[in-house]
Amino acid sequence: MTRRTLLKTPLAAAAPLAAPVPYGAVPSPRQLRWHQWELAAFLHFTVNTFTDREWGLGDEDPAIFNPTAFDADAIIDGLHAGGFQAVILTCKHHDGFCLWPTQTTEHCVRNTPWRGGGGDVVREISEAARRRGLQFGVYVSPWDRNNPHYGQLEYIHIYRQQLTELLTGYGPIFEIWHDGASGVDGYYGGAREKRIIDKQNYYQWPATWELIRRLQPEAVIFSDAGPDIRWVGNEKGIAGDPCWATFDPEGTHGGPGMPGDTKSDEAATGHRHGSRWMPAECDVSIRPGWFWHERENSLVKTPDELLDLYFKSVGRGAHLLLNVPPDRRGLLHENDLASLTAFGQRMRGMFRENAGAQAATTNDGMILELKQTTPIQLIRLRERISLGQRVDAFALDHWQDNGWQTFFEGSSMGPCRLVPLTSSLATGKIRLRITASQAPPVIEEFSAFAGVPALPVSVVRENIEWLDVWLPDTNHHSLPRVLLIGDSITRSYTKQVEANLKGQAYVGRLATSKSLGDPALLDEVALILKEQSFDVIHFNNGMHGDGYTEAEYGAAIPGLLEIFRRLAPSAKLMWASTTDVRVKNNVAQISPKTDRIVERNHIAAAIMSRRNIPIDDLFSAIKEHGEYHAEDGVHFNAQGVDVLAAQVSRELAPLLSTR
Ligand code: FUL
Repeated sequence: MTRRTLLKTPLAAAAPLAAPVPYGAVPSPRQLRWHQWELAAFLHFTVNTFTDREWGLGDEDPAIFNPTAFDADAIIDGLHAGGFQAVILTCKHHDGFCLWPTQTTEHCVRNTPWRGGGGDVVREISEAARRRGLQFGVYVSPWDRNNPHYGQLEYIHIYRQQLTELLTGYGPIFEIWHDGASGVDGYYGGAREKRIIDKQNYYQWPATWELIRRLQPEAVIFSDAGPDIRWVGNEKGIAGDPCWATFDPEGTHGGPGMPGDTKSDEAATGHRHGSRWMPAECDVSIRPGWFWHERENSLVKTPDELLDLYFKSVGRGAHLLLNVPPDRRGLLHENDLASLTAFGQRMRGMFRENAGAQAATTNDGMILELKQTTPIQLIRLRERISLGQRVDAFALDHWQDNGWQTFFEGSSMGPCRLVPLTSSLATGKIRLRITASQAPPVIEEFSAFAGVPALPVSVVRENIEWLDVWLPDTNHHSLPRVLLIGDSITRSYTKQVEANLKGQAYVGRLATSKSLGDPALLDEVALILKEQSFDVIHFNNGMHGDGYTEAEYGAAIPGLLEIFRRLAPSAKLMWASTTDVRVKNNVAQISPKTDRIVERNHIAAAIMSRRNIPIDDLFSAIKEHGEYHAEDGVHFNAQGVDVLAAQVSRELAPLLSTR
């Protein structure tokens, strides 16, 4: 589709006189239905729950599947408390074990001791979901490591038969989920060999999708390539910003996209002028793995993390599919339940108080008068998507000192755009301006919520953005590995620390402009810790982020510590206090900003002492020494850098034990 010239248009009234002409690709009726259920839960449950595996081999004895207290109503109640509107069950994962008494294989729930072989997990979950008003969907893995016929045409008939049983025996299904995984090796009825299939052609997807359409015309089909809903391209639960609902899936080597074969790196944002309406769904697990593992009971995502994911998926126009795996009892673990419940409460609190009184459309945009000068926390915008995704860019202003002040600018809006505010905004009215669109915009919703000040870590962006990772490639593999995390000050002393600890430690660095209040900092830290292991982590970054209060700074610290705990569980941590700030070009004088730093150091020290994390007190090492500062008052001259490096090295030395 050719890109049309962007129109600079005033906002059209929500119900213009002449019926607007749809723009570009528009949702089908089944997609429009699906758009109502923004929050879905995934249930990963099968033999893996009992073998502690993520991918079963296909040779598991069905007898190991024996949940001791399976209770579908309790599971669904937990999801309902979390605010979930739909649930998708792994009816068959890659190991081929079927959670219903299928006629297609003996590798199923019929041959287990559970309920004397008379049980049916699909039936119990689907009925419990319906009782609670949740939509029910099925995950049916195309890859089957148990089936002897996998790789041959016969298996395609078996797979379609399995779908037929599920789509005809369990009431209305809202979504059919085809994952894209296709490994090679498996049990395959005892053959225990590698079977490589051609992802483009083997499964004959178009005919399977036709069958699904016939059996459940209202169900949407999900895969890397749609045809109704697209995978967002990552398993982190995060959509792109922007995230367009339109997409043209293409295979990795050209040709049409197929499950397991698309250019998935384009899926997070979608294609602005894609020819098909194919919104994104963001799947992610509440735990590191998809299946329940005892060792991950302490690694359940916190309500804050869930809320953050909600903003990064639903808030960007996608759906969130959060996996909460039942345990060996056949129940959701207490930690998962606690997190889900708190998340649900936060969500309900957030949307409880709609602060808007009335909206009016003017030539300068849509103005929302608030009930009173209410502090607002969150804004929700929706386009009328039945007319296509028309808005390219928008801005939000608030009324202050007799004028409009812009407080947010965004791009895609589509089915939903949430704008959580860093700190609550007290104002009498706000204004939405559509700054660019393909066709006269049709806004379905412009609302503001007073909510509870319950946002996760506020997004505190610096007006500078940089990241400087230094991981020297040395052959000192036996030395303890130290990671220095911080900002430009850490950057300035890293090499000196490395020189001081030569022969004693490997020293790497992650220096960033991000503040603790910016979730992107957590992403950067997580990225490095997933790739590399460290024995000692030294953190020094308390200066960045003027845009949030000291209390919010404190509230952000546990999120970071949680990442360390999760991704570097055996690393020793050291927290550095932040050095003072001097007046620019007059470094003898302490800048008032230092008061905030002192307060932050104080808050951090209290948290660290509760957790027995030692503090490297850089603040005290510097505070009497204006002469160490560079002229900008923030950074350090060569002498100051030496002093800092010496102090950091001295504090780290006792933590270095050989690996
Ligand atoms: C992937 C699978 O390989 C994982 O085990 C999990 O089911 C995830 C949701 O989809 O393709």
